[in-house]
Formats: sequence, structure tokens, C-alpha cells
Amino acid sequence: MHLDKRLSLTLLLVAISAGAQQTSTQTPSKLVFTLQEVMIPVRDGVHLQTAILTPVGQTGPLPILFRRTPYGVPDKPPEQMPSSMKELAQDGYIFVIQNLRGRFKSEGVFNLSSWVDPNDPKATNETTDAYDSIEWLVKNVPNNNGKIGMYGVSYDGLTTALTLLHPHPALKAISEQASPVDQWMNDDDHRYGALRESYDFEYAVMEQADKNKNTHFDFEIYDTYEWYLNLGPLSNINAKYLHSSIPYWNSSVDHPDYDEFWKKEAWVNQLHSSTVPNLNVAGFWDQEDPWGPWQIFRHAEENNPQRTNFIVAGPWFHGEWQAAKGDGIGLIPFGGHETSREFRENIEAPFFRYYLHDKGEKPQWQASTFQSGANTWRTYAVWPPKEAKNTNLYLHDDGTLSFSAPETKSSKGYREYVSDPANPVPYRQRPISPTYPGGDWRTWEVADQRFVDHRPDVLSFVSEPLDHDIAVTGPVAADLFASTSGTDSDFVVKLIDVFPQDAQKNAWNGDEGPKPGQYAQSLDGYELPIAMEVRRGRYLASYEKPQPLTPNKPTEWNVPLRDRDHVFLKGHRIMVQIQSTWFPVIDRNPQKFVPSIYKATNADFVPATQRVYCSPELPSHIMLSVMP
Ligand code: PG9
Repeated sequence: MHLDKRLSLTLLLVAISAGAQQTSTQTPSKLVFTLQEVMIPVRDGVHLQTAILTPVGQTGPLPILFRRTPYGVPDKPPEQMPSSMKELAQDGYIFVIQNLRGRFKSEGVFNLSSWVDPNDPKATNETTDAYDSIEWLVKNVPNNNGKIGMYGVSYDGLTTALTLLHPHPALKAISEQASPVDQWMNDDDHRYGALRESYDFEYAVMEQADKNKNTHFDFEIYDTYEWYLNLGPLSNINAKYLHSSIPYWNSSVDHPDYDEFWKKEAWVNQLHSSTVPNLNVAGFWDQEDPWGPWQIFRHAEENNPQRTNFIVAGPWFHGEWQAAKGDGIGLIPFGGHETSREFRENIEAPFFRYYLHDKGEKPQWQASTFQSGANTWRTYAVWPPKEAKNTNLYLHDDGTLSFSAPETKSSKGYREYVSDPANPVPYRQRPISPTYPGGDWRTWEVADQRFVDHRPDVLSFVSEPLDHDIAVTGPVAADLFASTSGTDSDFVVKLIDVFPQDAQKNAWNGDEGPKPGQYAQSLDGYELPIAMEVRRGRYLASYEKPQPLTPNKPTEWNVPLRDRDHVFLKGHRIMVQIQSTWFPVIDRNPQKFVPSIYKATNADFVPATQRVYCSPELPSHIMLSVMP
């Protein structure tokens, strides 16, 4: 296997935040930091490679902002202030970035695990490595004021959040941003047990093929849809390519169900209080870790008398809040707001200023969102807001969608399609470039769904144009009544905002999407996904013990669609799409029950007839939280 060395765009964002790369076009100014590299010892004698960025001209003691990453630390100071750090740096911090054990020059073994054994005082993990490093930093970094903050996106968010399980007393505030918490239940690797095939495989290779670099799997062809389809059953990944050499991929293969391995990984279940002030950050269109921050927020809320547990959510792809401006996503503009800069300036920097510099005010809200559709910042005293009312949106067998339940018994009462694993629905427009370093991976969750709405294996239900704005604020879920002629199956539900045919005026030329000149597309009739998720039938009754479905028997499928804050504007229509494949981001369900899909053979993959019921007795619907 030939492995590619290019730096992923996603990682580039993280690197920019560390100051390792500078892409700004501003004139270079004199150095803003000096860099010192140290090897910090932790309790088992392992040394961790750590870069300390000290502001040039530091006059008095400063707090430390600490970030722990598997992606590499800078080896020289940034030539000028990275835009993602500017707002924080204005208050004065010593920035410290550390490679996790087993990555780059850090000693020890990296095993891509979040497992923390609370009963083993000798164990080392990301919680203890952070604790020991903080102990060393407060004692050894000259001119620090004894207060440490931690922050980071994604893996760096995970290492930040894991400190909550046993925080060092000097850790005064953290901002966990897009941290995963339970890799079988949701986020990067699975969705309620359905494997995120392309992500899990490509990420495991990136992190575990070579300790000294981020490796990109070298696909023989550009369109990975075709590559994964040609690959056939999942067992071919090891048989033909990895030969069992990547431990994290082997873990997925060896643990198909929600067993002890995954339950241990689900570290958030050990979290029951908020002992360190935490600003959780989530993206509504985060293509990797949209779920974890909400779980951390909710678990910490179980015991939070000091009210120091906050959540910020915006209309962002994974880590977009670190972009220079954040004035849109894909083709979708944010009404002139620079949401990323505004977040850093008005929320993140004041949060750390209050807890690490003793200046300013504690946030007066529990949740703050940038509400898409309305394109407005909002704050909420509690989340979900108490005023939001549970409101059902019903699917009808004539393809309509409305707030009234189906009434006529005489109509058919269902819609059906044939799902064929040999011709799965692509999750984004083909050709599908590799996940890494591909920049278009970042925005696939806002792609116009017209690219599939005509397929015979995609059902669309659409409302009349709305006669008033509808603000959906809080948790959303689908309650489907559905059957399959097979003995296993998936259902994917998408909640979509359909723009009117005169939406062109919104066309946008911001900085986060394709380059100017590529804006030939119009927003007229755009089908913008607001929420999308999959459920896998074998896990409907039990996550631990998969069970076959009874062919053609209508069954209730609850499909969680996470927390949202979006306004469907007057004149827009609401759409729901339903399909049974979403490839290759989700592996194909054979549609015939087998003990483990990782061991399925070609012959196990069979077409199935899927029915979605829309009758008075079996009223499939979406459950929305609607603001009055
Ligand atoms: N989403 C990536 C990840 C985080 C944690 C575990 C595995 C993957 C990331 O961007 O870091």
C-alpha cells in the first residue's frame, strides 16, 4: 500500500489554531511568540513532546492555555498571529501544545482510546497524562500565574474533556469543542451501531499507519463511492489492504455490537457533575462529532450547583468556529455575520478572561446559539428552552407533510421502495473524494439534496409553503413506523428546509466555501438538510444483542435527530426524505440478518422492499421542539 503524505484540510485548521501554519495574506510582522520544546515526564516515566509558545515581550505572570493533540505540535513559532488565536492572545496567555503519548516524538504507545479506569491508581491514560503535565507546567514554566485553561477541537476537544474525570486543581476552565464521547453510539465511527465505513477506515489508517505522520490511504481511483462498492464486504478491508495491521480498525471488526469494549470507551458515562467551568462547543452541521458536546453538557448538568456548564452551538462544520470569519457554510450565507470571529471575540475570549484573568463577567446564559434561517445570535437561560412545545409533523401517503395526523382509513396508508445494496444511495454527490485531505468532506451535510430526491429508492414528503416562520429550538427526533421484506435493514431520515424558487438573492460570496467564480449555483429551490441520521434495524430491540427483524412487520423506529436551532422561514417548505442506504459514509446493511456484518459475504447482500407507514394507526412523524 502506498500512503500519501498530504496534510488534510481539516487538520490544517487545527494546525492553524496551533500556529503551526499561517495562511493569512497579511504582511508578515515580527514574531509574536518564542517557542521552546520540552519533553514533559509523566507518572510512568514516559516523556511527552511539548511546545511552549511564550508571548514576545511578556511583562508579568500569565495563565497557560494548554492543548493536547495527536496531530503534531509546531516546531517553530508562527510568523504572525494566527487569526484563530488573535482574540484569545489579546488577553495574554502562554500557549502550550503537547503531542499525545505515542505520537510524533512523544514516547509510549498511542492506542486511540478514551478508556479511563477509575479504579486503577497505576493506569495511565489521557486524563492522567493531562494531570501530570499540568503539574509540571505550573511548576516549571517561568512567569505563569498558576492558572491553566484547556481547549481544543475534536481529538483535542476529547483530551480537554477527559480532564473532567480527574481535574488538576490548577485547571480553572476548559472549552471542550466537538469532542466525541461514545464511538459506537454516535460521532466519528458509528451511528447507533451503524458503521461509518469510509470515516472509520480512513481515520484509523491516518492515525495508526505511521507514528510519525498523518497518513492518507492511497485510493487507486478518485471516486471512493466506486472504490467502496468494488471493495464489497467489509472483510475485504483486512483481507485485501490492511492485513490486520491497524489496531483501531481491528477493534471495530472484533466488536460489532455494544459490548464491554465500547461501554468502557464511552467515558462520558463516568461524568456526573461539572467541577471545572466548561464551555462546550458544537456545530449543527459537524460532519464528525456533532453529538458529543451535547452529551457532555447534559451529563455535567446532573450536578452543577455553581452553574458553570455552558454550551455554544452554531451552524458550523467540524471546527469551523476556528475559521477566520465563518460567514457561511457551503453555499449558505449567515446574513452578513462573521460567526466564527464573533464566537471567539464575544464568547470564547470573555469566558477564559473571566476564569483565568479574573476580569469581566460570568456568562449569564446556559446556552448560546447562532440560529440558522433567522441568522441571529440567541441566548437561553436553560436548554432546551422551557417555552418550546413538542409538535408533531406527520408524513402522508400522498407524499405531503403536515401538522395534522393522517385521518382517512381508505387510503393506502404507506409508501414503499426497493432498497438495493448493489446500488446504494450516495451520501453526497459523486465523485466522492477521499475523506482526508478532501476539503469538500467538510460541507457535505449542507449539500442540496436534489441530487437524490428523484431516485426511486428515496421517498420525499413535502409541506405546503409555510405561512409563518417556524423556529425549531431543542431536540428533534423521528418516530417512523416502517417495515422491510428483509430480516435486517437501515432507515435514514433527513429533515430538509426547501428554499423558495426566488431565493437567488441570498447567493453568497463568503470565505468558507468554494472560491469566487464557483458561485454559478443558485439557492432557488435549494434543499438544505437541517438534521439527518440513520438507525440500524438489528439494534432496535437491543444494542448489545442484535436481533433479526420480522419480514414485512411494521415496527416503530425512533431516530434521534439531535438538538437544533433553525428557523424555517415563511414561504419555505419543509421536506422529509427517507432512504435505506447512505453510502459509503454508512456501510451497506446486507438486509439479511447475519451474526456480524463484518463477516458478511457477497451473497448475504440482498434487495428488500421497504414500507413507510402513514396511516391513522401507524402515523410516522417528526417530533419538533417549536418556539411559540
Ligand atoms: N473527528 C476526529 C476524531 C476525534 C476523536 C477520535 C477520533 C477521531 C478529529 O477530527 O480529531
